Amino acid sequence: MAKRKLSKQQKWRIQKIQDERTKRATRKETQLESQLSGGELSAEQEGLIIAHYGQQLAVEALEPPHAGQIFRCYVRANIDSLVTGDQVIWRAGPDNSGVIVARQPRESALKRPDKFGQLKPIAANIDQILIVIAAEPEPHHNLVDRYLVASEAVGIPPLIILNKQDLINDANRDTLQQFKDQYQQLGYEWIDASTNTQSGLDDLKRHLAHKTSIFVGQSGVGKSSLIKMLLPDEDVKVGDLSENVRKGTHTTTTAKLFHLPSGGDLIDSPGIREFGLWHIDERTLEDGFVEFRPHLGHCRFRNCRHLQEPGCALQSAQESGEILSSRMESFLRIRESLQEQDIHEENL
Ligand SMILES: Nc1nc2c(ncn2[C@@H]2O[C@H](COP(=O)(O)OP(=O)(O)OP(=O)(O)O)[C@@H](O)[C@H]2O)c(=O)[nH]1
Ligand SMILES: [Mg+2]
Ligand SMILES: [Zn+2]
Repeated sequence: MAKRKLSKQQKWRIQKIQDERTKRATRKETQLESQLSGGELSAEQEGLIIAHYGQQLAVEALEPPHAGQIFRCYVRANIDSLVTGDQVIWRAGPDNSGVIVARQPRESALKRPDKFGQLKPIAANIDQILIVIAAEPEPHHNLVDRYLVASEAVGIPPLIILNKQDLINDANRDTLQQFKDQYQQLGYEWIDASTNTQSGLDDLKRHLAHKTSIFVGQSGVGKSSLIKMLLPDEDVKVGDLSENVRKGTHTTTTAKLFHLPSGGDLIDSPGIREFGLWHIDERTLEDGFVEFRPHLGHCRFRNCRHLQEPGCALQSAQESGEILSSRMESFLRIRESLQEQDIHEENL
């Protein structure tokens, strides 16, 4: 009896919250619609999403007379999720407000599943993914490999930045050098940097010119600090020195786009702990390990799991040193996590 009573009450409460939400959304829509029809909004024009703040988006006007100015805009309900880097059609309203009426087609998008397993874009129209690692917090192969797989899967070239060179010491030097050797051997671009000593600045500028690049990686590796080093006049929030970087303080909370004066855009993104690849199938995963490619399809069994099967091409490539054990381990770990997600979905 008590149980039923409670769930009834819960249902009622949930319904009430939903009704409130719908009412609020309808009110805003009506308001926007009346502004639209009342002629209070400018004609349609092109814009660029530079940040996302809850319900509102920061849109940079791309056309005169307001080119370069930022407007806080609402989105018409019929447009699907918009992210930093999206090109939009919008109409300016009073007091730097506006309404986004359409999204332009995306050339590319970096996506990851959210905590509910739903695939969400992080940023759009990106030319380059900058995977930032640091001498501290200690880098993890698996996270770097996950980013590399994601880059390969969407076809956006990655570049690895090792920041905090000033924190390299006898305890971490060898491990970091191995890291560097491994990824350079795989053919990935690598930049050594330190925002403390300004090292790597010219190298970075050269790689970032005339491209849209997103900085990704764990919290506390110095993504925002690198942007601050490149754009000292911009208001970029950087983690407090007194805070323990090892814990990952999550200073940046939303993806934000900045312009390089010499041409090119930089997107800062919030640090993450885990990069889920649940949306990727096993074939795409195998293909995401570039050094596996020449060996794929050469196993004796078509359905080879590359574990202990006789005649496994990947196993023999590992034995001959063409495939590193750390990469093979990483691959198997990610593949296992894909299966975990399948089980999870079945249980839903
Ligand atoms: N020693 C040293 N510290 C650095 C360097 N670059 C950044 N830091 C420090 O590292 C901490 C984290 O820097 P952030 O730029 O906020 O890191 P982030 O990657 O943007 O972190 P999230 O926004 O949380 O994802 C700050 O205390 C910086 O001062 C560096 O080259 N050397
Ligand atoms: Mg940051
Ligand atoms: Zn095999």
